[in-house]
Amino acid sequence: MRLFIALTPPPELRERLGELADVAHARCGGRRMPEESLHLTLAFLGNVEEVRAAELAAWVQDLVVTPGEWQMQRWGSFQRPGIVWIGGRGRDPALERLQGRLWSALEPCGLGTRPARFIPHVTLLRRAVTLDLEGLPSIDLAWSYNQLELIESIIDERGARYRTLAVSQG
Ligand code: 2AM
Repeated sequence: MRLFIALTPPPELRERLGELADVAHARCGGRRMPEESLHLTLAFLGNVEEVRAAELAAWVQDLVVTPGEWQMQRWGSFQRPGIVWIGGRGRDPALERLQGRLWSALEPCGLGTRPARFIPHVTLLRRAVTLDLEGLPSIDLAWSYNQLELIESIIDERGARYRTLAVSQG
């Protein structure tokens, strides 16, 4: 099972992010992320056996996340595979602590590999035709969080669908 751990936006923010995805899509083309799939990945685990996924789900259910607020103020892109995202202007110590805490537990268990860099972002488009972000509206959004989710990514001919397997304490 292809798994990752992520924050998922509250409904109002999800809607606002969806609107921004529409604006970005009109400007840059590509594939717009469905609103229900929008998230901020804290840890991408890759393929995990079912038995281990069940252990992981139990662990996630017992986690208590320190509440925080993440500020999103800028557009960004990743060249490959044409990702357009929104994220913070600078580093976010609280998110870095949360991400670090996850990897300190996951890595010794052989669950995925801590990435060299952590760039918190919400992917809005994939395979964008242009990554020229000039002219996109300015952003000033706040994301209040107190929970994270273990999510399965199911890939089929239509792309990726996500299924929540476990939610932390809230
Ligand atoms: P992305 O949005 O920047 O592509 C499910 O695929 C989630 O895990 C997405 O948020 C995706 O980030 C992230 N992801 C997929 N493959 C990854 C990898 N090899 N390393 C880090 N994150 C990855």
